[in-house]
Amino acid sequence: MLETLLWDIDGTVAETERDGHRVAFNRAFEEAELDWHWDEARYGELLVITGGRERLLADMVERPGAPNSATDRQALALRLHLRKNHWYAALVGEGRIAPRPGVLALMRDAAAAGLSQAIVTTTSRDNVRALMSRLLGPSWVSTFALVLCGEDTVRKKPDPEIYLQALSALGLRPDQALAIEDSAPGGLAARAAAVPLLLRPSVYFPQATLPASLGAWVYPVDQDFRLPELRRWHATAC
Ligand code: XBP
Ligand code: MG
Repeated sequence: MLETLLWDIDGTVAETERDGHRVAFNRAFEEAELDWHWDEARYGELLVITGGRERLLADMVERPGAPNSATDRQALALRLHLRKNHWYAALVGEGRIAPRPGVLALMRDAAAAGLSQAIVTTTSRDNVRALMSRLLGPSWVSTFALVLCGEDTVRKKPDPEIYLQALSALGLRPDQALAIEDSAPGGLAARAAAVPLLLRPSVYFPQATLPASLGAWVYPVDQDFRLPELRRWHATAC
């Protein structure tokens, strides 16, 4: 039986990547007087690397003008990533990141129906705090039984570590949960932990990029979620 919704953040709760993290990275580059810019297409390619700092390091390997030594690249990535997160919070604060259709309504419906909910994301805790307090208000954290972020794992998605950690902390079997994700890396992480999976494609992860082998329920991009429908699908998937 469905007991818990496990929410991804980036791309699932909101289109944070194209209009949030990407724009914030570019502001951080500019502020550091680096002649670097990630356009929408390049950022999409880089999303195969999960984790903003890791993404930056992967890009630096090929980027002329990036520091030569690995230690210097690490230090620069750390500095730029912190500034990126600062600018991301500023963009969120300006109201530039809207929730995706039906997300807040499903969070409310699930809470009213007595389901527990958790956040299971690769993004940094500061980014989750900025976005969710904007979308749900200052007591946002009370909506969730658990909030797991990028800092909480050694290996980021598509590794299942964060899902296994969530199941263990919540004392759940995988078939008592439903993961809500938008991307192949997120979906792979959930399925490797045997958690049933709803995938709603996002700007950077259209349906064609989502492997059918995941056995996910691919949800229409703009359709509101309906809790009874989610429960029915979950029951058939388990
Ligand atoms: C999200 C990510 C994150 C964000 C940026 O993946 O990969 O790195 O792009 O966040 P998912 P940070 O939606 O699968 O959790 O810069 O804080 O890492
Ligand atoms: Mg995602």
